[in-house]
Amino acid sequence: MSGLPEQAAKRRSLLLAGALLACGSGGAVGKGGAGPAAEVPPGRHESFDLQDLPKGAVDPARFPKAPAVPYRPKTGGRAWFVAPGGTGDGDSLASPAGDVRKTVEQAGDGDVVWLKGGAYKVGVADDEFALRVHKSVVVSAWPGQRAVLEPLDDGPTYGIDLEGDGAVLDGLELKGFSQAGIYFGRIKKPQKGAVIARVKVEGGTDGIRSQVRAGRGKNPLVEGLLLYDVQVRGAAIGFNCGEGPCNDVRLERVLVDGGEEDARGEGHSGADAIAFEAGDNIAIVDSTVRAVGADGFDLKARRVLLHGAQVRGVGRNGIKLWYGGDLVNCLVYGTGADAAIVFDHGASYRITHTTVARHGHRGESYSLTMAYDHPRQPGRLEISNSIFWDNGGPLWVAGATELVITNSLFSRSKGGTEIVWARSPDVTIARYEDAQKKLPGSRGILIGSDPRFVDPDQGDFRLQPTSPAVDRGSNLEQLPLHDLSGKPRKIGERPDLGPYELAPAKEE
Ligand SMILES: [Ca+2]
Repeated sequence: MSGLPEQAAKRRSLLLAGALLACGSGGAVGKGGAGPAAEVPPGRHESFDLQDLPKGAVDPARFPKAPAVPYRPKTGGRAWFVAPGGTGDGDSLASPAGDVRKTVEQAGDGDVVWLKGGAYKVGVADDEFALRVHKSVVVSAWPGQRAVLEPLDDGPTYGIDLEGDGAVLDGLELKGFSQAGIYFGRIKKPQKGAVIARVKVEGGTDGIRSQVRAGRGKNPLVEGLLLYDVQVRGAAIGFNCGEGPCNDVRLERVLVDGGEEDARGEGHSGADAIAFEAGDNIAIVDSTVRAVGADGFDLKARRVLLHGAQVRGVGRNGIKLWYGGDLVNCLVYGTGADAAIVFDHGASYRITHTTVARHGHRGESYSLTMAYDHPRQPGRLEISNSIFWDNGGPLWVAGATELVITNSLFSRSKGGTEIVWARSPDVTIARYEDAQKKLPGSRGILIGSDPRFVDPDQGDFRLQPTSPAVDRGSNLEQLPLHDLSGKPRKIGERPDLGPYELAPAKEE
């Protein structure tokens, strides 16, 4: 194992040598026309490391695949080079252009536009968008560098209009755009296969959102979109498919940080962190929202998977699903409003290896509601290997819902009742004996035990070795491959409850 860093260094130096070689030969035949296409800037080309998703709610085959790195122009395409202050024609590494907008406009389908690290003022006076990416092009910072795009003085208030099929944005930072960072999707014909990777958006009203359709339309704006390692900070809206529908969207390692010091305070009218107004086949993986004034995840979409989603302090609901979906390895704490988790319509929902804690400290409210506004709609709610702890009230489940709970822990709900299943009469679970007697088909339920988190006051919901939740989970048919921190999902005899698996001290 100790040889790994050396090997990596060796690989890197070989890569560097190869890239320099390519640079040299590209320059030599540049006049011939075909040369520059082979040029790739030297440095570390970061690959995409997408999680394997558990089978179930979504169809992974329909999400865009991670593009191959290093980026190379497609057949017939070419590479362009831009650097801050560049005065060249952009044909080669040695002769970079200086104008990002002009270069992207010149680029054709299949081209790669490389931006050397540094800050760029982008835009023209008569366009609200700094940059329009309407073709199938890659716009990428040089490997290992960051390209910061800021609005040209008195120019655009929107950053990038991303409409190209298969277009890729990588390694960009958008700062100072007062309206929005990135608009994606296409109104006339769905945008397919766009990728936003390693991008940061700071400030503005909207971070990353879909095009706004005038009036209602039914055709999707998006069929295939991948966000990977993306951060939106200090914007009122994080990621929003406002009108939709947006189909086949995968968000992985996305962070939305609203920067609200106390997101649970009164008076926030803030918008949702990650929201879909309509869509189908949505996976949100290893993604976190925190310190926003409104909802964490609000997904009016069908076929939804939240895998490793974290909500750390939001003003309203933590996770709101409207038409079914799965929560796996999720952590939700410090939420406000009527419930931490809202499952709106009667449909099929599953919660696995999830912890919901410290919801609603300003008063009584539910830790979860299932079909509260549609109590007659039939549905199914399965909760397994999960923890509900120290919330402002019980789970409330509509009577028409089929409720199955396995190997989960409920404790410290305000008022003492942990679960209300609104049959006639109500089934209320407040003690261990209630769970045994009143929930036929359910098993392994712990009531009232202290889950012994490491440091919940500091947001650390890992388990202490003495926790009753350790090795208490059920060996489900489809366990996730990893826990929330990337460890194996099952260590020891059985998986643990909640999103984190405890590793023996010697393996830490
Ligand atoms: Ca275990």
